[in-house]
Formats: sequence, C-alpha cells, structure tokens
Amino acid sequence: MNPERPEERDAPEPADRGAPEPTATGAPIGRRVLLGTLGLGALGVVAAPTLQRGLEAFLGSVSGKDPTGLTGLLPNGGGFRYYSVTASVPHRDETDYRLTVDGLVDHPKTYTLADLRALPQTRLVHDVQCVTGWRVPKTPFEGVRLATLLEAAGVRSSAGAVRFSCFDGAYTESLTLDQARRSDVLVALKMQDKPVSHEHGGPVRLYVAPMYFYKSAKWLSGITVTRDVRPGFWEERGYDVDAWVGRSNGRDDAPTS
Ligand SMILES: Nc1nc2c(c(=O)[nH]1)N[C@H]1C(S)=C(S)[C@@H](COP(=O)(O)O)O[C@H]1N2
Ligand SMILES: [Mo]
Repeated sequence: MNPERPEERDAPEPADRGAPEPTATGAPIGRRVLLGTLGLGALGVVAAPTLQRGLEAFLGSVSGKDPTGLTGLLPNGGGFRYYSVTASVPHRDETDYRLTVDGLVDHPKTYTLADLRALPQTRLVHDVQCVTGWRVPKTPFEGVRLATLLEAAGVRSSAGAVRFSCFDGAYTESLTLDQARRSDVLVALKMQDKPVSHEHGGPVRLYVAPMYFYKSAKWLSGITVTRDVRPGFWEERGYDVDAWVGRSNGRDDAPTS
C-alpha cells in the first residue's frame, strides 16, 4: 500500500473497525471522502504521489468554493493547509479548555490554559513538513515541554508510551516515552508567535518538531501514559508510527530537527 494514499487500502484493517464512533462533532472523514465531496473522487483515486502535490494546490485554489470548508490554504496561513478528520470541531478557550494527564502516572492532573501559561515556555523554530509533500520553512512554536508535564505527573516504571487525544472527538496520536521526553516536543500554546488559532488546533496543539506534521495533534485534550504505543488515527490507515522526517513513510525529505 502506498503510504502517501493510505485511504486507498482495499479492506479495512481489523483495527479500523474500532475507529471512533460518530460524535456530536461529526463522524471522522478521510481525505478521500473530502475529494469525493468536491467531485474529485476519480481524480483522487488515480493521483500518483507526485500528482498529489498538484492536486493539493488545486484544492487550495478552489477552497473559496469548498462547501465543506475542510481544505485549502488558511487565510494568512503562510503556506499551511487546513486538515481536520471531522466535519466540525467545537471551539474552546480559557473558559472551558482543559488538558488531562492520566494513565500510568502517580499524579493525574487537569490543566487549564492559565495553568499551562504559568509553566516555563520553550520557543522552537524549525521547518514544518507534511507527509503529503508541503513544507513551511522556519515556523516558531512555543509552549510547555511535554517532558515537563510527564515529569510532574510521575510516570510509572511500567509505562512505555504516551497516547494523545483531541477534542474533535476523533483524532489520536502516540509517541514512545523516549520520543515524548525529547526537548523538541511541545504542548504548544503559540504558533507563528501568536496564540494557536482554532484552525491550527488551538488553543493547544501538540508539536513534534522532528516528525511529519501528522504527529502534531491539533485540539489536544488528553495525554495518557500507556504501556505500549497504540497507532494513531492516520497510522491505523497506513502512515508510519515512527514518523521521523526523511526517515519514514518512504520519503527522503530533509530533516526538520
Ligand atoms: N486533531 C487533528 N490533528 C491533526 C490533523 C487532524 O486532521 N486532526 N491533521 C494532521 C496533519 S496530517 C497535518 S499536516 C497537520 C495540519 O496542521 P494545520 O491544519 O495547522 O496546517 O495537523 C495534524 N494534526
Ligand atoms: Mo499531514
């Protein structure tokens, strides 16, 4: 199967049957469904990996007419494309945003936005690389090191991985504990030196600098310490779990971190 087009697998893996149930925020949709929505289903099916880039550019150009509002260039996005696997995502702000840290920890905790802002902030500047080919140079992200939150939680010796969940109700991601403790992995409150916008996964998204951007889960609401890595949303659909830029997914992009 081509990792560039994981949605084209013939039959779902057993794990797909455990895919998230439709929620109040909408059922998860794949990029292929989106292409179909735009009347581009057939084109999507035959698109070769190299064509994919042109296709994405085309989708960007028609985004003004996109009734789903699910794709295209973000206004002032500086080259970023908007991705969501759900048709809509609730808005959360300082009044109702919560981030829960639980699982194999001694001190489970729920953070408000103010709690997160009160912790030491780290600013990183690296290129962003999406596995479908687009790259955005030198993008600042700022926030709390994931390692800081794990340290505060008191990770138990039986733990080996971290599972991320999102308030879109569908997207998930994961890292090994070693990956999660890297100094270039952030619970990001700022992107491009502004509070992370709703479209970019605000008020809080994950930022995993050395990995393809699908690792950087938007609308982050849960950090669960687990024993083993559980593949995330796109990983159940073919993307590599260890998503190092340039060393995974059959790609040779220049590393980002
Ligand atoms: N919750 C959630 N996080 C997500 C995604 C998503 O669909 N939902 N898409 C991923 C992918 S594939 C990419 S390339 C980036 C896109 O981030 P952007 O929309 O800010 O450009 O978010 C990642 N995180
Ligand atoms: Mo992506």
